[in-house]
Amino acid sequence: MLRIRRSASRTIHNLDGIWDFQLDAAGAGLDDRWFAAALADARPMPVPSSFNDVTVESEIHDHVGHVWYQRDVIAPRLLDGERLFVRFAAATHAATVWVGDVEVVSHIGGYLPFEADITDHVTPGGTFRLTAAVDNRLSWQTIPPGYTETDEVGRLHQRYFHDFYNYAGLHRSVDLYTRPAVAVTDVTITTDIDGTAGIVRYDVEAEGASDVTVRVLDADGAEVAAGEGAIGEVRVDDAQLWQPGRGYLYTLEVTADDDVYPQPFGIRTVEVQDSQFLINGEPFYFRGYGRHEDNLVRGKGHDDVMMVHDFELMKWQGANSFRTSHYPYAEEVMDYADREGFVVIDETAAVGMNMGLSGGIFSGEAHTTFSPETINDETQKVHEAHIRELIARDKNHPCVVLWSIANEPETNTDISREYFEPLVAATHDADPSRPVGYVNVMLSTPDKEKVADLYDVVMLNRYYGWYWQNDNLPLGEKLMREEIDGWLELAPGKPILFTEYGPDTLGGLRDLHSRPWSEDYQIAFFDMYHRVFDDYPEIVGEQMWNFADFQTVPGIMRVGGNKKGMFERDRAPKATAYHIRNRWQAMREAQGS
Ligand code: GCB
Repeated sequence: MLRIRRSASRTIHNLDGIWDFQLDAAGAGLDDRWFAAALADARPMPVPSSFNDVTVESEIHDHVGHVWYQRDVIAPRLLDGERLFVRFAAATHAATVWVGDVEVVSHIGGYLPFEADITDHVTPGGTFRLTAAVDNRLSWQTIPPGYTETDEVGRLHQRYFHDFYNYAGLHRSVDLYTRPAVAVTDVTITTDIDGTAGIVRYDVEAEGASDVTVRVLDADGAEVAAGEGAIGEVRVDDAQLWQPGRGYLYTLEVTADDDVYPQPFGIRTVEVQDSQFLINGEPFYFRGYGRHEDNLVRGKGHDDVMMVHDFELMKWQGANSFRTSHYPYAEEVMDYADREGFVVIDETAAVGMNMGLSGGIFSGEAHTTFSPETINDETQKVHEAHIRELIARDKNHPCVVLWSIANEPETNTDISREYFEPLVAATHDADPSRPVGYVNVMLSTPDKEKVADLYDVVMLNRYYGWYWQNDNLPLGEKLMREEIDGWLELAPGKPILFTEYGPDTLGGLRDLHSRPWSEDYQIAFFDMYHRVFDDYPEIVGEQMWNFADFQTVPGIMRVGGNKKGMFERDRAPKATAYHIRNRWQAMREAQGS
């Protein structure tokens, strides 16, 4: 889905702010048609934000089921034939939207946008009631999966298999936008490099348009190439490449009859070759983190202030990349990564698909990962649709160099291969231009792994020295080296990226003996991993876990959240932040980006 953008033919009316909000504790809102009138017992709720931490009530914080958002909106006057859309950049995890009494759109999947043409349901210049019922429940057929259960004292619980807290609500902006009836509805841009020139291929969808033209504008707005027709190729001489650390952006200005749509893009190539990850033909080494959209009070609500601050911290450290662990991030984040020259591994919301990690006395009931009653064919269809929606949203971002279609799924069984094989094919089908990977869990070491050959890269989350060999880094190092040797044998020629590694660390806790949980142990832990990485040319990336501490599901595994951050949750640096900065800034000097 295209990002909304202003142009000569398009206007945007942002609807962020304080909305009316009501909990649907009895689950009666749909039957009682709450959308048909003002919410009876509404209270204020900011959009965008997770609703969970904004109020002081546990009933709201812990709610499982529907919550309702509502506000009055003035419909703009429209020029002849113009269409009016409402667009939700995300509603976690599912939503139905009404304009007045009319249902206009439903969407499942908490981290991707959806929209509806509402022209025929509003009076230009008039006021209408906009209502959204948002459902935070996860099931075996959602991505990510989960299930609900009622305990013996009648409390409803949402169970899920990932550690980050199930924040929910309207996490990103809500907008109205206008555009002509005949309009650009999709643009796909791929690029290549030929000597000093950039080759730009484009494919425009604009149903009913009699005339489609494109202009390539440089960063100063000067035209550097032009083309005609909905599908074509243009050449940009003396092209400025999009490079890590230097996010040079061009704009493809598409005109389809009366509609003008500006699509930013970068000229760059991505390839995997001989155990190396090449950007513009040059080996690239990933320095950075797995992250979360997670902040005090707002939860997963997008916030430009926190976004820019996080990028400032990442740059200060010398990072050049991150993974959108474990779901698609806000469109603002992807735009910002483009312009700041950050390299992004773009991940789906397929996290917690590994029952080998749940169960046992500490983690609750045991389940089978793939079965007709749990993750099944229907889930696979939902997963594929989610991959295709993500690619449709993010395909034109030069920052995205690799799709990660799942985090730590079960991959040590034959049935897991049956589940993933078609999904890898679907990813290549939706985007033939980028490599595809998945993030491997420590339970699927090379001797057990069943799917590695399907993918272009090896991405490893490893916790030697933390969940395994805790407080024994020398043994962890020995076993990790043995495992890496196993990967080199199993997946020759594939670059290896470490996409997670790190110990929980309580900010401020120092320990002369570098014991677990101390800042000293975190430093010793990273030193061990980095010593190993530096010995293997096939290892092309270090993305530690996590950029910052983050909120988690309550339970005995965590004290006040996951503490593996290099920064605390309020972004105060731990001692490691300075230590890693020294390493990364030196690497940046040596590698030039
Ligand atoms: C993992 C998961 C990540 C967790 C992390 C941890 O392997 O991918 O979501 O937060 O471990 O800290 O346990």
